Amino acid sequence: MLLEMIELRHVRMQLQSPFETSFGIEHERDCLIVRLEAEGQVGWGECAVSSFPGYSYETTGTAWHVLSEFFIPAVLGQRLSDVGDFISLLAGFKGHNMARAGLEMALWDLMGRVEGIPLKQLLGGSRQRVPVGVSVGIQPTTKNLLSTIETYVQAGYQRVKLKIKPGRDLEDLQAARRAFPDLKLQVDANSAYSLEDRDVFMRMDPLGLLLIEQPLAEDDLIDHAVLQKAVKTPLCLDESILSVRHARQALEIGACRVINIKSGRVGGLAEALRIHDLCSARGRPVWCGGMLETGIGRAANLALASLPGFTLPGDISASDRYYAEDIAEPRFQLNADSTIDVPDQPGLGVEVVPEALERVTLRSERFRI
Ligand code: NPQ
Ligand code: MG
Repeated sequence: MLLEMIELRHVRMQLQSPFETSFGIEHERDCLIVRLEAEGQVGWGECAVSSFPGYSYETTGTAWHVLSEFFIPAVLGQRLSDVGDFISLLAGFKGHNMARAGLEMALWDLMGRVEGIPLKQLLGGSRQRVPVGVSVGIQPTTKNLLSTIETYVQAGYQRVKLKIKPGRDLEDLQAARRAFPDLKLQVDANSAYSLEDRDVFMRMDPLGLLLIEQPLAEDDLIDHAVLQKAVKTPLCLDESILSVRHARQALEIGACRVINIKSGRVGGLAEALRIHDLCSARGRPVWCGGMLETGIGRAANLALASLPGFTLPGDISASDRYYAEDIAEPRFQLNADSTIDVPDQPGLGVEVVPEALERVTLRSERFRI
């Protein structure tokens, strides 16, 4: 199909509550929304970037630059028969995975709509609903943390991920475990520690965590392998894994036993599938991470998490976990069994609400042939 028009939008969504991680506090969520037009159909995508380079070097600014100067000119006016063609057209450009993945997502959506097939089916997913959990930011006090967890448990979440940072780790975790003895708990350090902190992680072993996510630097597989030997709890890598090659190398040296898959971080759903397949072949569990997505990216995450290798609950919460108002419909609701339904309509299976999108748009630009 001939890609006739590509629109970029920088949007800013108000978060229900501030989200604190080891790299900072976010009060609002900035990202880029991509709209593709071809064959009389529209496809939507979301670049999982943010306003601040704390999780990754990519921001709304870098993604806008790379998309408008390089990625969009490379694909606009081209005839693509599949996602493989898209990947080939961008193969000469290094990095900027979130920018790349947002454009690729719009193409997946478009292809699904043209063919009348849900994204889940295009990806090879099977489940109709997927197990999910909630990611809880660092709270002002331990008492706040316990009441926040309680609120989510009451809402039906059966798995809770706690963000940690040096000085806000073991005590919080021990208190959480005491208050919720049977809850599925895991932690995410967003690379805030070094190997000198190994005692902190060894002392987590008695807490029965599902996993410890990204304790050390993103470019340091070697020390993760050393740490994994020192702790019984499975380590899970997030920021470190930018490609299927990284995933293979991490598993081969024992840097982790679990991988968090985010399509944005790895440059698209196609690469996410490769990581899923690699891990399945090696008997390693994967789960779908989250980037505080709007309804667009959330729909893509649900489709991805419907694949059989996604055996741990995803960071795919209900829409109201993050946003009182979203840009796409229908909103995602949590089922009583801590699952969310995977969309079954063509493409992403959600409809963007033009007025809602307009209200959150800070800047937009259209690129034509
Ligand atoms: C993670 N997400 O797994 C990420 C990190 C993260 C749901 O814990 C703005 C943009 C704020 C991206 C906060 C979850 C963010 C962000 C956290 C990503 O590491
Ligand atoms: Mg993470």
